[in-house]
Amino acid sequence: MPQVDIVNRHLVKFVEDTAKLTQPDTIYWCNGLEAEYRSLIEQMLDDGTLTELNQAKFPNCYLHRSDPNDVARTEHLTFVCTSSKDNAGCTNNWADPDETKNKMNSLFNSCMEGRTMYVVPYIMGPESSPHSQVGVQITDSPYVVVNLQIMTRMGRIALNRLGNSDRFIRGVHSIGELDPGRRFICHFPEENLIMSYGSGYGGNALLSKKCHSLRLASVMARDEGWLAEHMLILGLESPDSDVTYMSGAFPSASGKTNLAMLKPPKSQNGWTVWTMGDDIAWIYPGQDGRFWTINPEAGFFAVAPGTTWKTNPNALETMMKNTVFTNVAVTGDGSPWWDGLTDEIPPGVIDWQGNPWSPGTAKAAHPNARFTTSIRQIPSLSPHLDDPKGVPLSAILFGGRRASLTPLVFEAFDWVHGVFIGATMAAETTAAAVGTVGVVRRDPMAMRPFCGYNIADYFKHWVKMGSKVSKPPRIFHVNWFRTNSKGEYLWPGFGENVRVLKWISERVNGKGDAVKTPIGYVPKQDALDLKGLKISPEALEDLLRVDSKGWLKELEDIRVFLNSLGERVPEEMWREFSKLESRLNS
Ligand code: OXD
Ligand code: MN
Repeated sequence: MPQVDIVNRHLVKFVEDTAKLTQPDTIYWCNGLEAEYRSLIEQMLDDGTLTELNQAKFPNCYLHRSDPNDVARTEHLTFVCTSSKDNAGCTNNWADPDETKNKMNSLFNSCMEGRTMYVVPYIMGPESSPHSQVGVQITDSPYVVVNLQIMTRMGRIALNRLGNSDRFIRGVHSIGELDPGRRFICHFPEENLIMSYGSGYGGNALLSKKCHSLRLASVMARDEGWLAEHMLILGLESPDSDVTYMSGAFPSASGKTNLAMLKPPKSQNGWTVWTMGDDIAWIYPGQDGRFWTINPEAGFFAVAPGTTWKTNPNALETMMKNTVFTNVAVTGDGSPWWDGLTDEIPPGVIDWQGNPWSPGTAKAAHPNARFTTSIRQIPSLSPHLDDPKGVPLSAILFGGRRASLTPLVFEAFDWVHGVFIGATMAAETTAAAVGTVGVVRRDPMAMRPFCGYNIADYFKHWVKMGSKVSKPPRIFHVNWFRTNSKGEYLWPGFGENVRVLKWISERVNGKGDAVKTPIGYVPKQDALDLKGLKISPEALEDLLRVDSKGWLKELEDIRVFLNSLGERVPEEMWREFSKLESRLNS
């Protein structure tokens, strides 16, 4: 059956069983070669799945317009199927594994008739890292195949790594009829299996990403003593060439990609940010008493709107070639475009649904429009992307989009306090998931939609991980989005955020002045490098202010939240709660 010499009987059986169920016309085993990519692109240009963008300006760049019903993750249709409901916990939708498999099997029954079934072997992590994992996604979407080819180490390389082993994540995916009424993304952590039907959208359909590297991997990490996190990884290099590595968890579409790709402004001459990853970090205790981290991915599937030459020049440079755009608008000359990308609106804009667009109507690009590009194209690429051991972590950042209350930056007193900060962090919702935008919701470690098990057990696991190393990273919370009474942002953000990263790197290196407040260490007014920034002393005060009354109110909300997670919330979290309450009251 396979075009390549597959000897792994476990894999052959998986493919044969899936083919028997789905009845494809053809089975194609992906090799990951350039010629294969090219031929899939040609095929999709022919059948209209892709349109060519201006090849002179954007070589090898294409546009995919998705079904308007299929533009974001669908958390309400995403399930964790464990034998005990309690093991999925209250932040996941739970469903019985046997019943769900029957339901999914009936959806998948003959769904690939007339279609090609692609077998996509991939590695998450560097080719030779002991921490990497192999997965095999079966899909009937060539769009998914090319995205996986960009975003993972895909094809022959993964088969070689797998050898005869049975240890691979099995993913079965079909776009089905793209009917939201027949759309389910189901995880079976006890079998390392993912079944996803009815969506072609990245977070639902690129099973390597959220489904494998976060939901299933988080369960493995709990069982094996590591962490699978929704985090960027960056290295901040000082003028003395010291590099401090940090990871950061921010809810979807909250500036994580911008921070991972940060280009320091001219005023910060000598400082460099190296990009290791923008979305997922696998973190392990190292022999040297520190945590080390790898980025399992090899590419970006990131939000395009909001990206401009001012906010994220590295991203724009990265996506100039070899990029698949999804649901962006197109200018009259065939360039990808989104609202705010250029000061002037270019002529002849066609919106994300393919209709002529004029300003003042709806947005031209979908707010969750995306670009898929290889991480190897980014000018700020860390030289350690393929390093089997990854990089050592000195700091972990938690961040939320909060208009008020949360200061620009503060540091936890210790590991467990940091876990409490991460566990109770909140942010305003964005367009990355279907639902209301702009509502504050608690999103622990930005993992609420991605933790594959009971979130209270996840907190326990985090607490335990701190004792696995003698030098755990220091934990910080950042908020670039605090506003004044007129609703204007107090902090310039984007490239200027390097000033906050500098303070963080000073703190982890035993420097950086701070004041002790009830919520943690906050920079002293003159501890942040503000040279060349137009920021008034009042704005700075507002940015760093800790409003005890406001925090006491916040605590009430945190109490309700922790209570809602049930009995399994570890006592350490309640202890931190009480300590914070008494610090605020004293
Ligand atoms: C993503 C998300 O696509 O978090 O990374 O939704
Ligand atoms: Mn994400």
